[in-house]
Amino acid sequence: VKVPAARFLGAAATPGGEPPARLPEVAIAGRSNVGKSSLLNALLGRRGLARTSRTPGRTRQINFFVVNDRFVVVDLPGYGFAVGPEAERAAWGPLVETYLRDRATLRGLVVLVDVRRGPEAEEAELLDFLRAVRLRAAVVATKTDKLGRAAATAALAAVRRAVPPDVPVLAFSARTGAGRVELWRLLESWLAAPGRGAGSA
Ligand SMILES: Nc1nc2c(ncn2[C@@H]2O[C@H](COP(=O)(O)OP(=O)(O)OP(=O)(O)O)[C@@H](O)[C@H]2O)c(=O)[nH]1
Ligand SMILES: [Mg+2]
Repeated sequence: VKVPAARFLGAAATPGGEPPARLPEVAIAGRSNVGKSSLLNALLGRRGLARTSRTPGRTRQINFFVVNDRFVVVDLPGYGFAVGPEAERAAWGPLVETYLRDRATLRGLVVLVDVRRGPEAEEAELLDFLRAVRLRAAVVATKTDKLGRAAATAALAAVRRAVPPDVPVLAFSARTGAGRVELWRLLESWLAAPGRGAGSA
């Protein structure tokens, strides 16, 4: 996929603060510091578009980016961070759950996990929630560059076994760009598919 034009569309810090839902949308979720913003930058080929940091829990709002005036990609705030004001931590659930449940144009959610860590209780809960709200999901195992080839293959197989069989699992590295083509292919298929509630079940 060629990405000639990606730009920041807007942000939501509270439910209802999202920019108007016009174009088909895909979103990226995952625990704090897993590499959501880095994945977005790697996908869009724009180093500084989504903010990244070494300090966990830095992206505290939902950030929307429009690509080629054709679709929207969304950087969600991370969960599982142990630092920061209590009020901000408490706000995560309502903000993200409301978005995932109600966003009419949302076609699917990428759940990012560290390949070395795999899915844990939060990811299992999130996948259950996505099923309940009828949203497509994929698990993307990132930071594969941190492992050697054999270890990465084994770790990816472990992630595959830990995820429900109907949920796609892909490998990714923001550092090397590995997995970028496969992820784009998946996202394009989501963007071309009907939204929730469209047509018959
Ligand atoms: N080696 C390696 N490092 C990565 C990769 N992806 C992200 N990182 C590093 O991991 C750290 C966190 O990355 P972010 O993209 O800011 O993570 P995030 O999920 O957006 O974090 P929050 O917004 O705080 O939830 C940064 O230091 C990145 O450079 C990767 O694929 N490989
Ligand atoms: Mg981030």
